[in-house]
Amino acid sequence: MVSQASLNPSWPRISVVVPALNEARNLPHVFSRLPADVHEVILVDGHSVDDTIAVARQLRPDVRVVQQTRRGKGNALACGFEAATGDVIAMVDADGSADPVEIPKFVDALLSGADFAKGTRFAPGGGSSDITRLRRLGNRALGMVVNLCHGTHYSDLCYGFNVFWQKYVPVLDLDVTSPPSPKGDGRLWGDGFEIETLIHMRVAEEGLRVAEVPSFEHPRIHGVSNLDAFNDGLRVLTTILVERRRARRCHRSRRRASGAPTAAVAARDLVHMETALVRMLYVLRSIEHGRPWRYRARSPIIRPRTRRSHRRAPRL
Ligand SMILES: Nc1nc2c(ncn2[C@@H]2O[C@H](COP(=O)(O)OP(=O)(O)OP(=O)(O)O)[C@@H](O)[C@H]2O)c(=O)[nH]1
Ligand SMILES: [Mg+2]
Repeated sequence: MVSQASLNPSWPRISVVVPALNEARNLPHVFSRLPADVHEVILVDGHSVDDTIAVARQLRPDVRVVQQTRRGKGNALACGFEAATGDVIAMVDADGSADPVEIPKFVDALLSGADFAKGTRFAPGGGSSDITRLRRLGNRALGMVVNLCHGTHYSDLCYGFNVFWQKYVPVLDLDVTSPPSPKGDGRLWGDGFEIETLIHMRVAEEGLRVAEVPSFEHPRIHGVSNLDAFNDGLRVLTTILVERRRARRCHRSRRRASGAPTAAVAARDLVHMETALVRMLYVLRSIEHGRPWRYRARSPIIRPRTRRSHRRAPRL
């Protein structure tokens, strides 16, 4: 395989961060697809109970194994970013769904001036043979909300294949040191599958230049997904609201620091966001009840649930 670095002297050192939870059977495929000249491969283990670490070390004796500090994919990625020493970081799932052969395409986007190369399955040249109808719908609805709030044009909010300059890790402001939450399953906000949304919102908030790169998502090869479309979708929704508040706080403190008067939040922004949320909740509620999910373009009416539905939940 011809190394990109030998063809292009400005080719950056690439740290590949691979979050892995019981992925021993998928690692041989994923590692075999890595470009020849990556600077380092960081496997962030989620306390796997299979041979994930042993297989990784056998396949690549130079692999760096990092143990995550809490639970969840988001925390794993944060720990991997913290450990990375390359010029750029590539986020690559360990289940075979992201193809590391695509990494140079993302790096080209960075070398052409982007700060953050964001994978998208929904641009010409991209695609997915994995995503379900519900996930596609939820992803689109959540993406619309983020685009409305931030003036972004993201075509794929919840896709995990992204590559960015390592110098922007501080911009993401991810917490790797706090202890697990005493409540629930120990995950803090950002520790779960909402991580991609959180990253994209913070990147937009900081005004980084984002280039969308078409990418193809394959089905996981072995094992089962750790994602729960409904619960993780709700976590994403909550993250959008929490991040929105965080962005407003940052704006206010920046204005205060620059001496400008602190204006009230633009009412139009709020109205937009609330309308989008109401529409999305209506769609999700209709899906949960197995009804057609058409909604009215204006004034969607949402009545409180009066009795529990006894229908079987659809397969998500
Ligand atoms: N270290 C670590 N990795 C995780 C954790 N949860 C998921 N992962 C990894 O994150 C990647 C994506 O997780 P998946 O379970 O495939 O979820 P997904 O790709 O969003 O969903 P599917 O499209 O259904 O595969 C995989 O490489 C997982 O092994 C975790 O808690 N810790
Ligand atoms: Mg997957």
